[in-house]
Amino acid sequence: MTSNLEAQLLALQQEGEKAIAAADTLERLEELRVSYLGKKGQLGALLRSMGQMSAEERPKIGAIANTVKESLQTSLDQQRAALEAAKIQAQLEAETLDVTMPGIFRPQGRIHPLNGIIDRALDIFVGMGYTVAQGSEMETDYYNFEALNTPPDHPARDMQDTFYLPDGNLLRTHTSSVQIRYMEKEEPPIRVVAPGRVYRRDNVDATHSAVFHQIELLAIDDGLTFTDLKGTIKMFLQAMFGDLPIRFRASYFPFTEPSAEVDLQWNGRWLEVMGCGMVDPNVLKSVGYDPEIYTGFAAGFGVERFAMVLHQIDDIRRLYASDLRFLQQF
Ligand code: 2U9
Repeated sequence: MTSNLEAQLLALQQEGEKAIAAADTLERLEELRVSYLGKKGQLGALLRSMGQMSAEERPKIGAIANTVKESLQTSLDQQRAALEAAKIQAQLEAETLDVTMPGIFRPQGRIHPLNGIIDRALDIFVGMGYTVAQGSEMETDYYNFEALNTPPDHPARDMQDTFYLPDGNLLRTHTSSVQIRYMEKEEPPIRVVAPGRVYRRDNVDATHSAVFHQIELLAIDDGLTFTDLKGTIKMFLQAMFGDLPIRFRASYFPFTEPSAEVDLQWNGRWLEVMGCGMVDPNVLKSVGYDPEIYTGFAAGFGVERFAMVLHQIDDIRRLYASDLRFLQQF
């Protein structure tokens, strides 16, 4: 009886340790613990049969049962520690960041040369206290021509011929219409700069485009003179191109009187870069300002022209072709 139970206990220990060593998950290990050492487990079942044992046998079997229990418990603890360590190791390996792996190439976007010029020019004017204003590319005849002292029979309309819509509206030939609308809403003093896309009926070649970009500035105040205009333009061109010689040449625009063209000495040659003048009294009258109180100056330039000079671009059409080989140079 005794030796039989003893043998059974030792067999249980052997079998249990083998099963525990083979357990490959923590869940399986817990199943084994319950099966061997749990309340209704195999060790308990064997010990319950100790009830029929004699008083001498009891302590001996009891001692063996304790060793079996401790031994199984130790095996369970060791296997649990091993499985937990393996689990953490697997997790670490799965989450490892291999910093020697090659990176992912993401193409870098950049500012278009035209927008680069617009950004720089607006920064300079904002620095001088100007407000940026924008408006619609589709305009009425009134805001594009009439309010700018250019009635229907005016010869300047030939040079600024544009695209007409079936309803009689047109695509603006300059951003001056933005400034007319701005003056209608605001009162002097006015300092406004209007960048935007404009249209001309033109034959496209290396230096002409039917669609291009302009920046125009306008200042209205009491007491503004041609000196203020010259100073403003000198400051602007200096900030844009550096400290180069400039000259003013008399010219004509319907909306300014007197008018001038501004040349810049660039690589030893005089280059025409801007138009400007004192705002014609008729333009002030058309927005309800009294020309006896207020005077003003205005100027305009083509953004493409500036980009071509500053970046040495030989053909205006390159600026619209969306050719990355060209654009990536900026
Ligand atoms: C108002 C009154 C007057 C804006 C001006 C120019 C002279 C000028 C051209 C330069 C090259 C256009 O881009 S370009 O083709 N512009 O020469 N623009 S004065 O005069 C104004 C503007 C608004 C109310």
